[in-house]
Formats: sequence, structure tokens, C-alpha cells
Amino acid sequence: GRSPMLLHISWFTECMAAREPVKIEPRHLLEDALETLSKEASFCGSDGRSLAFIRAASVLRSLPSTLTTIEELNRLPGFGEHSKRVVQEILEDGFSAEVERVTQKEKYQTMKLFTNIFGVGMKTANRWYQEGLRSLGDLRNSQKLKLSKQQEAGLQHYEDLNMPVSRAEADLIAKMVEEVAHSFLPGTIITLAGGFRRGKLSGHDVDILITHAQEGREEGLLSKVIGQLQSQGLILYHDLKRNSYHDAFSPDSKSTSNMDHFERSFSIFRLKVASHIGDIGARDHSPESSKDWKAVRVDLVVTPISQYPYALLGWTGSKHFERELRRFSCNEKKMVLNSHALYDTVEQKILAATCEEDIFLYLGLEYMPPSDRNA
Ligand code: 8DG
Ligand code: MN
Ligand code: MN
Repeated sequence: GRSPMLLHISWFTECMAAREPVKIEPRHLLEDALETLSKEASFCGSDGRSLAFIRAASVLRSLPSTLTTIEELNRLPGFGEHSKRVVQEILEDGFSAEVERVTQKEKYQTMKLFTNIFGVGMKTANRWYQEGLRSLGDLRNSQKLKLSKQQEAGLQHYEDLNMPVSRAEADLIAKMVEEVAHSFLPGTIITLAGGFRRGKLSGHDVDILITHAQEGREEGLLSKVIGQLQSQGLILYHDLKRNSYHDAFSPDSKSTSNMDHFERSFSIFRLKVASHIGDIGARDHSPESSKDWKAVRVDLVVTPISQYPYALLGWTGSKHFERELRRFSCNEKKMVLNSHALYDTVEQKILAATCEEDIFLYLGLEYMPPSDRNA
């Protein structure tokens, strides 16, 4: 018979095609509850448990309509006992005592606060928590704390960076990048990836792919683009990484690592906004509240055209979709998929692709448009 994953993906495609675009409140409640438990598990170092809750939330998200009875739940894949229990609780009582207990926990609240800082991962957040730090004020006032440049920027722009980025803002930033890129290299192709490519109306950052139809022309472009934007005062933070695929990614490395080897910059842009737009003015009454700009996280990724379809697939997400797809290719197809290539471990060769459709074809899957990848 067909593999569970293949069934899951095709079941998932059908559901996504049928779903309504509007989120219904109870479903939201269920997903949020499962996501809270997933976060809590990851804060405790239980990655397996965390993933189980993510899977369950993802299944709910892909349903065409709201779940109302526990019987419907029993017919769904991907639900463990714990997730079922929590969902049942919410369906019956309107809330889950366990979830409420978690959100009240000081450790949970602090870890959530700290890991929402750009540049702060679980390990750092946990260390700070153990050291007795509890608030952003604690971090800002601490004398002995050694922050990286990235964390400093993350802390400085915390409020802005935790405000959603709108589609209009994302388009504006893509346009800015495109104009500057074209001034250095006409024909540069700029693509908005990430959640916005999946049709989301807002996101936590802007993911931009940069390529050029002529292989190799894209090399060195990013530092020029960043330099130009910086001289215009549009960059608050950047961290340029050189590409490393020449040494690190080769057919015989057979790397299953999810780390990318593209030239890239995880940066913070200074985006001009009309001061009456958004809740900037409403947030407080300090002189800062009249500021006419907003800090926005931007991921810029440069890819040679030969790797572009893989980079596009990898950077469109969602994270959970990518994880499931990579697991599927590995387990069911004995192929290693990452943002650079697809490697057939049986034939021992890299499979070249000219578009995303090629990749789905190699994997024996029906093509899924980006809007179906919101798992
Ligand atoms: P959001 O920003 O609206 O919250 O959602 P998103 O756009 O789906 O999430 P994201 O965190 O911006 O990630 C977008 C995709 O980028 C995700 O599927 C994973 C992919 N990605 C890579 N490499 C890397 C990497 O090194 N870091 C991060 N953060 N994402 C990466 O392929
Ligand atoms: Mn994103
Ligand atoms: Mn991103």
C-alpha cells in the first residue's frame, strides 16, 4: 500500500484545496493550545514531544472546517493521546487547564519572551533564565551580560520586530532590493519567498531570494546591494555570510544537514512608514512614538540559477512542510532534499531541476502550489 506520509500529503492536498480562507475562532483556539504545548515541550528540551504537538496543530490547520466532536478527531492522522486529550478538553470545556497552567508558568513566559529576541535561541534564553533574568529590562540593565551584535540589535528593536510585517511592507522592501540590485546587475531576479509566497497576509520577516539567469553573475552582488542600502541609511543591522557550497556541498558530502550554504544576510531594515499608520503612535507617548520608521527583519539569500528551484522550494516553507517533505524524500524515496539539490542515494547522483514542478515529479508527488504548503 501507499506510505502513511504519501497518504498524509495527498490527503492534506485535498483538504487544503477545499478549505475556506477564513479562520474560525474555535479552530484558532485548538491550534494555539497545541502550539503552546509544543513550545513548552521545546523549552523543556523535549524535541520529540514538541514535534508531535506541531504535527497535530498542522493537521487541524489543514482541515476544511472546524472540528466539533472528538469522533472526527479519531479519523485524523497525526494525533497522539496527549494532543487528543487536550483537544477534547477544549471541545468540552472551552479551555484546557493544562494549557492555562503552562501559560502561567514563569519559565514558559520568560523563555517565550527571550526566544522572541532576534539572535536568541533556546540555549541562551535558558541560560539567562537560570541566571535569574526575567524581563527585557533585566537584559537591558544587566552589566555583566555579553550580547552578540545580533542580540543587541534584536533587543534594541524588540517591539518593532515583534510587530507583524504586512504584505505591503514586504512588497516595498522587495522593490527596494530589486531597484538597487538592478542598478548593479540588470536582469537580477528577486523573489519574495517565505510565508508571503504562501499567500499569508502578514509575517514575522521578509524572505527574499536573489538570482540571475546567467550562472555565476550573482556572485558578490549581495555585498554591493547591502553596501548601497547601508549608505542610504536603510540598514539597521546586517550579517553577511559568504557562500560555502563550493566546499561544503558536493555530491559525496551526502549532507543531510539543514544548514544552507548560500551567500546570505539575516538583516534588519529601516523601513519608512507613514507615522499615522499602524499602532506605532498608540503604543506609548514617548517622543519615540512619533517615529516615522519601523525595523523589519529581512532574510536575503543569493542562489545560483542552477540551485534556484531547490532554494525556492526550501525558502517558501512552511518549516513544518519542509520537514515533512524532507523526511518523506529520505524515507520513501531514498533521496536527500535540501535547499541546494535533490540527491538520489541509490543512483548516487544529483537531480537537476529547472522549476519546483520538476522536484515534485522526482519525488513522485503531485505539484503543490505554495498556498497549499501552510502546514
Ligand atoms: P513568517 O516569517 O511569516 O513567520 O513565516 P515563514 O516565512 O514561513 O518563516 P521563516 O522563518 O521566515 O522561514 C521561511 C523558510 O526559510 C522556512 O521554510 C525555512 C527556510 N530556511 C532555509 N534555511 C533557513 C535558515 O538557515 N534559517 C531560517 N530561519 N530559515 C531558513 O531554507
Ligand atoms: Mn518569513
Ligand atoms: Mn525568514
